[in-house]
Amino acid sequence: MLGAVTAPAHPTDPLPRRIAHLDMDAFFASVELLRYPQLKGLPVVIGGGRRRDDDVLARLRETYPERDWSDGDLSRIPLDFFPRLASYTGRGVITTATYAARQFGVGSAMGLMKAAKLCPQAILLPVDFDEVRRISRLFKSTILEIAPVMEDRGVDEVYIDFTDVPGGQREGGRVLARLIQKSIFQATGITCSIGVAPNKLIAKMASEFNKPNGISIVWPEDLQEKIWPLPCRKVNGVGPKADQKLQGYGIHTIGELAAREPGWLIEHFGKSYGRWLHAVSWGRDDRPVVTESEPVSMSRETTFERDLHAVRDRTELGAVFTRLCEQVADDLRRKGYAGKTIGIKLRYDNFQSVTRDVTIDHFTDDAATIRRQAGLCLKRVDLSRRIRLLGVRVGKLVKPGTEDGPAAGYSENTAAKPRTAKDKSTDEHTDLLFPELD
Ligand code: TTP
Ligand code: MG
Ligand code: MG
Repeated sequence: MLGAVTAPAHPTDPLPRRIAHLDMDAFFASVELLRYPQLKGLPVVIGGGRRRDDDVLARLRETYPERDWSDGDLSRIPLDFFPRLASYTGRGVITTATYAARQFGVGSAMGLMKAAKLCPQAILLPVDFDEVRRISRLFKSTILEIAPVMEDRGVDEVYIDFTDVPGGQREGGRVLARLIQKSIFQATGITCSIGVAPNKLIAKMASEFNKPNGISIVWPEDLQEKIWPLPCRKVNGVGPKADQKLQGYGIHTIGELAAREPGWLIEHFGKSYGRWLHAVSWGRDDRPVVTESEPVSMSRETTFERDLHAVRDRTELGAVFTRLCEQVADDLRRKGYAGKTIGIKLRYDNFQSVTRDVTIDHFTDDAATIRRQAGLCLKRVDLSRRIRLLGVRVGKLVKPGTEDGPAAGYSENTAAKPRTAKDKSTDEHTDLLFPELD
């Protein structure tokens, strides 16, 4: 007999929501360990540029000319052949590090030179994006064979709705989580960590509780004990700036946030963000797990290191603005979309946000057109105040040349998307619970 099963009180009652967040452990580094199993358990950091094909083999042949090296021999490479952090010079940063390396205090975003002081013996490897993408697809398809309602949240993480999956309620989701973990390991050779909770917000935090190779189950009644002691930064959507401002008011933990009146939060953080802060501190989040669907829009946004002013920081702001437009255009082209609504989003230094958009008479994926139209939108907002975040969005998307998109000349009625369609944003920090700002 397995643990508490939360059977519905009445056969027709819906089952309690159980949402899982799954995140691969030390992902880019784990991918390298598949290629070089001899590095298992050793401190390995990823960073310092892209892999060049044949580079390793060429160096091997040069160093050990007496042996006949081929692709299949990578697991035979002696440890002393691998580059060490100690010999690194440059300005690169760590992309990720194995858990063995993290014990020395090194981790994502740390400068490689600084990391070299903490753990000079760590092995330094570049990232292999092709292999990362292959494994990413593989672990996601493994999940889909078991649980069909999965939301892709990037290269190494997903949300999964356990609620109605057979066995998804057993031990609060632990049984299904274990099965998924095991299946992913069998398919890829890499471990992952899973948090199962009443919603996405809590599940995302819970997947970190027992990393690596861990499972963590959170119930609604665990809010006070497991969530409230955490720093506000653990909430996906509270960035460094918001955190700093919260700290300024003496709010360090999610519990301290929950203790504030919603009115006070709205007064200090604006209506949208203030309300959202209150909701998340009480563990509330109704966002559904959205399965793959046609995006209704694509956007890019960035939060500035320091708040910028439209006139005084004109050059810097202009450059960022252009880059965002180019990135959105790239995203559109890469995914094969074009759109006709172009918009901007601004967040001021007081956290208030505004958006403006314009619909043009043709579909575009052209950076210059997007930049021009977005520039006109920018003229329609108050630019006397300092800006902390700037975003560019292209909406009303069609996929030219596909069955559900018009072949040529584009027609607007094909832009209608299913109700489950979501906005695709490539910026992690837009994974926010608060609705699109208007
Ligand atoms: P994460 O899931 O944040 O980190 P991780 O998988 O390496 O480690 P953890 O066990 O804590 O989950 O990110 C997934 C991959 O994304 C990571 O392996 C490398 C890449 N990445 C970047 O390219 N830049 C970054 O700033 C971070 C944080 C990750
Ligand atoms: Mg990860
Ligand atoms: Mg991740």
